[in-house]
Amino acid sequence: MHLFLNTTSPYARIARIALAEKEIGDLSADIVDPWADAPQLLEVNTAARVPALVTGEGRSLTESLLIVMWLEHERPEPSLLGHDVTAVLSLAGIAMGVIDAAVHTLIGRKITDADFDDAPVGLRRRRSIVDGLQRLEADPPEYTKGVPDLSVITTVTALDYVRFRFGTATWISELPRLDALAGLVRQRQSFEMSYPRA
Ligand SMILES: N[C@@H](CCC(=O)N[C@@H](CS)C(=O)NCC(=O)O)C(=O)O
Repeated sequence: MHLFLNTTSPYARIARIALAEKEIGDLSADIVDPWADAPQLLEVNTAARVPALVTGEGRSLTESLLIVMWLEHERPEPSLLGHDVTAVLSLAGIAMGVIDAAVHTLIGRKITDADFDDAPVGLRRRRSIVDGLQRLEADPPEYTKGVPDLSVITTVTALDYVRFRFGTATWISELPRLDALAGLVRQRQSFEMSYPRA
């Protein structure tokens, strides 16, 4: 299998963590800049986005959560859906909302020279980040040890990405329970090797 990724994308990170936690060994990877329209990325993803996974049969899979879905089908154990699948997917949906809003803010800055962050749409995206993180802080995914489920993977990915992109922005409130959750999984190889790096 072959994965196209970059080292900052939270979507690529979700796929990387899922592949690592499923212990998919036969995997090569290319780091690409999706904004540079690399022909090999366009070949496997017409949307020119990472992640894109080429299976052993040569099929390309795109969209982080579709890749996770496919992995669950191909390699059901260990499951990333946890014991309470509904709760896991509900929390993962909130985390994906944070990730989408954060990425969209970065894209908004590319689209306009004007101050995207303080424009009405930018403020909507910021509200999604703030409210989503607060909702997760109030009811964080459960984790003690072992393979993390999708709610943990997406929540920690969202938290790390927001801190990576927005640093100590004053609008990010204290998130002690999410920080504690991130501390529990950060030593896992899957999380450590995929931590966002510029
Ligand atoms: N919904 C997609 C989003 C993927 C995505 O937007 N990836 C970004 C990197 S964070 C990208 O490649 N952007 C390039 C572009 O939008 O042209 C997923 O879940 O995989």
